[in-house]
Amino acid sequence: TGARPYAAVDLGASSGRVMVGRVGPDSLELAEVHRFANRPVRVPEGLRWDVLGLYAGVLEGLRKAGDGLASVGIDSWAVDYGLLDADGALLGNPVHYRDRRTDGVAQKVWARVPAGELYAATGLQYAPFNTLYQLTAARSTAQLAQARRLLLIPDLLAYWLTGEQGTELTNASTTQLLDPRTRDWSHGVAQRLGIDLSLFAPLRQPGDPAGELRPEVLEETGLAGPVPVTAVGSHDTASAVAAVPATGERFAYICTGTWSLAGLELDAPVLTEESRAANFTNELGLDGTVRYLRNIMGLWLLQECVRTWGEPDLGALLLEAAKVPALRSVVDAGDAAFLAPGRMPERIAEACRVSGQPVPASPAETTRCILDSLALAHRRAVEDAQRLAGRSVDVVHIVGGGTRNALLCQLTADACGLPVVSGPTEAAALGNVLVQARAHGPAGDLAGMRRLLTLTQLLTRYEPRGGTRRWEAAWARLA
Ligand code: ADP
Ligand code: LRH
Repeated sequence: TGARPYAAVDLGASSGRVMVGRVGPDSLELAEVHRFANRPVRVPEGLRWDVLGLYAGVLEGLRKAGDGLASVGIDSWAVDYGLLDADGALLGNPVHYRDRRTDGVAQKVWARVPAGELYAATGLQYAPFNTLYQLTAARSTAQLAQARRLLLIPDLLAYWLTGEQGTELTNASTTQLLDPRTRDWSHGVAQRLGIDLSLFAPLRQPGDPAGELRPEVLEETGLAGPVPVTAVGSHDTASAVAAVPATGERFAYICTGTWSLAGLELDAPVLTEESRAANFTNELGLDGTVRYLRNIMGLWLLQECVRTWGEPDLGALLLEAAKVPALRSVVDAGDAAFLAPGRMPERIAEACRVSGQPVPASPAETTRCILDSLALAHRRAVEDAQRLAGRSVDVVHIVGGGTRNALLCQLTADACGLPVVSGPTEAAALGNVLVQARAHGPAGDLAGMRRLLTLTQLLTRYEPRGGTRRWEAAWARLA
C-alpha cells in the first residue's frame, strides 16, 4: 500500500520494542522491527532502570525501521522519571518503581494531605510508586537539589531524540499531581507537599508535535530527515486502552502484561470515598476519556517465578498448569506485598499457607495458582468497576502480552461469567501508531480507530464455562 509508515516505540517493564505501522482507510498493519530485553539493575543504592541501554535499543530500532517514516511516537510504563541538571544532563539512573525507597513514605504524605483529600483532588489510587510518593522519598537527596527538570521516561527519550522537552498528559496523570476534572496540574496538592511543579516541562496532548529527530540521531540511525516525533498516549496503558477493539460502550478491558490493568473507559472521573476504598484509579485517556481501573500484579507473578526456576519453557509450563485442578488455592493478586522482586514461589506458597489453603508443590501448581488468582482479581475488578461507576458491560476485552496465554483468557471468561475477546497482543504499539496517524492524516475519533481495529486485527473469543459461584467462594477464603 502507499501508506507511509509510523514507528511506535513501546517500552514495557519486561521488554522494549520498535514496531512499524501502516494505516490506510480500511487497513492497519503492524510489524516488529526490533525487540530488546528491559532488565532492571540492582546497584548499591537500589533498583535502577538501564535507561541508556533502552535508548540504544530505540536507536537500533529506528535504524532498522528505515527511511520514509512519517513520524515516531514513544510510550512506556508510567510514574518513573529522569532528572536533568541545569545543563540538561541526566542526573543518575532513573529509579525503578519497584525500588524500596517509597516504603513508609505514604504515611508521611497523608500526615500533610489526608488520603481522602488526596483522592478527591487527584483521583489516583494508592500505589507506593506514584511519582508524588517517589518525589517525597527523594526530598532531601543531593540529586533532587541539583535537578532543574523532571522528564517522565517517554518524555526523556523524546528529549534525547529531539532536544525538545514536554510532559505528555496521559502519563502525567499517573504522577498524582494532576486534577482529573480539569486535566491540568493540581497546584494545591503540589504546594501542600512542597513539590515544585516548575520541575515539569509544559503539558502536551496526545497528537501534539514533539520536535524532529536531531541531526546527530539521523546520522546515528542512518535515516534521512526530517523525521517528526509526535506525542502519543505516552502512558503504555493509555495507548493500549485506545486500541481496545470494542464495538460499543458496554465493555470492560484488561491490559495484561507485567501488570493487569482492569476497568472501564469513562467520560468523567469517579472520586467517591467508596471508589477510593476499592483502590480504583482515574487515569487520563485519549479525547477526554478517563481510564477507571485497578492495578493487579499481573504476569509479573509468573515472570518472577519463572526467573527463580531458571527460565523453563513457558508453553510447556502452561500446558502442565492447565491439567492442575482449578481453584485449589488462590492469593490476592491485588496485594502490593507482591510488588518487590525475589523469592516469588516462596512468597506465594507462604500466602497460601497463611490463608489455610493447600500449598502449591510444583511449578505447574504454582503457575495454576497464579493464573486462577489473576482471573479472580480480574473478576473482582470488573465487578467493582461496574458497581462503583454505575455502568454495566456485556463483554471483557483482553489486550497485551497476556493474550498469548489462552488459559488465562479462558479462566478470566469463566471467572467474570462474561465472554472475553482477546487481542490485539501489541495493543500499546497499535494505539501509539493510530494516534500518530490521525495527527498526520484525516482526523478520526476513538470509535473510528476501534472500527479499524475490529476490521483488521486477529481476535479470539472465549465463552464463560460453569457458574461464577465457585469464584466468589474462592475469594471468601482470602477474606
Ligand atoms: P510488558 O509490556 O509489561 O513488558 P508484555 O505485554 O510484553 O509485557 O507481556 C509479557 C508477558 O506476556 C510475559 O510475562 C508472559 O507471561 C506473556 N507471554 C509472552 N509470550 C508468551 C507466550 N508465548 N505464551 C504465553 N504467555 C506469553
Ligand atoms: C504498565 C504500567 C501501569 C502502571 C505501571 C507502573 O506498564 O504503565 O499502567 O501502573 O506500569
